Amino acid sequence: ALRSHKGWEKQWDSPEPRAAYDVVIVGAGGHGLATAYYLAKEHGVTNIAVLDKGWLGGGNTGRNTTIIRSNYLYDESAALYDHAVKLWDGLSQDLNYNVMYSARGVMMLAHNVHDEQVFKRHIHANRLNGVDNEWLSPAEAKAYCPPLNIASSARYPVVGAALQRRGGTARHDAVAWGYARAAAARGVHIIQNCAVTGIRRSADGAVEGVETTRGFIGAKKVGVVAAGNTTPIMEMAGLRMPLESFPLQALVSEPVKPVFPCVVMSNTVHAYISQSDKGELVIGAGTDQYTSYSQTGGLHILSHTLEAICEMFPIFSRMKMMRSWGGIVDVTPDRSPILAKTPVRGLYVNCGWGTGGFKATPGSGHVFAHTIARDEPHKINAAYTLERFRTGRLIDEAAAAAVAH
Ligand code: FAD
Ligand code: PYC
Repeated sequence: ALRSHKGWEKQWDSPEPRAAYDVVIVGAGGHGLATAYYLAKEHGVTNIAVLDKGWLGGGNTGRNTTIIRSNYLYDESAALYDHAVKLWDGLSQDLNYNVMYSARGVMMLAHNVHDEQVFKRHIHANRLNGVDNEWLSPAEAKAYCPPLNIASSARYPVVGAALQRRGGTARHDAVAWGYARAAAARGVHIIQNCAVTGIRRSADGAVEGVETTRGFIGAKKVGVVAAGNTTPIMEMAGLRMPLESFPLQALVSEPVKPVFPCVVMSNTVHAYISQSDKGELVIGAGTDQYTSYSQTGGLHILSHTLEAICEMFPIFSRMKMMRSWGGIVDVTPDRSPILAKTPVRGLYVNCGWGTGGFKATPGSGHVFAHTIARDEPHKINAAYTLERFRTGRLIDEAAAAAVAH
């Protein structure tokens, strides 16, 4: 069938790298590409290269389960994640690219008293921050998502659920492609198959550029946006990061007709599920327990997740799974990201999104572009510093991360 696919318009150029740029972004995932796009669009900086060791969108951006929500606990988080949700709303129009954002609602299941107390605390905190979130009884949860098993005899009984109606999903590849096309149209160079192997610093310690598999590329400013690979890249500049990198796995089923109207997450049993527009059930697990850079993971994690899915949604017990994969997520001690300047002049870092950065892509790129262009944080990312792990001003979102670590 693919033989008939001819005459596709080129979406972006693949230029030879220049000798030097004003800004080099390391990592052509959603966050790196969004950063370049907003640097060009909002700050007039267009002499930018976005470098990737592989193909653009081939990291966690192309591997995630696309859940979007902003129901985090703390004020700093509500500001950052809701900034992103607001940008998602108009993103297809802004990029002139259909990112298939669908606010179909994200429902988080409570299975015990502890879950119920935690979710209700989040609901109250969210509402105080103007973020929608509401408590549903088991019957209301089933009305919202009919395949859900709410029988009191269920192995994982549902005692209620927290619903964010503005939450939902978007098409992950389209997000990367949309930002790439829009950034390239404003003059940004996207250079794939170009791994960064070193960060060169001048005698006074400032950044001078990056060593790559395609030679040295000079840069006044370097933004590292490399998710699970942040630690080795920052080591190239002599910085030790408060990060651990773990595999996180997901899988999809054979496609079926529309059967699942929303997103459902259960942190307690390590499973979450939605249905893509192609009809596949998109299912994800908790992280593997060991650190690794292998982009694969243990089969027992997926088996456990599928057992949980079948307990909560018995209707799916005979579905066939088509494929599974893993990504490497960069986890901070407080499960919140780092979006900041670094002690090295001209070096900026956007990382630590762990299991939950897809939802933040537009907001993250937007405030990181501001940080690089102005050499100071936007007020929304002012708290997301590296120093907080020394001073203790943490933003502890372990519960809202909603994926078992
Ligand atoms: P990436 O997309 O990983 O981009 C980083 C890029 O850096 C990569 O393309 C990589 O090739 C490149 N790179 C690395 N090293 C180098 C180097 N030396 N030189 C040049 N380039 C380099 N988040 C949610 O909000 N909702 C979800 O439902 C969700 N589900 C997930 C499910 C799974 C299975 C996984 C793995 C993650 C999930 N996440 C989710 C997390 C989310 O995917 C990430 O937080 C987010 O996509 C990170 O985007 P990024 O652009 O920072 O990183
Ligand atoms: O952050 O919502 C999330 C998420 C869901 C699955 C993985 N991460």
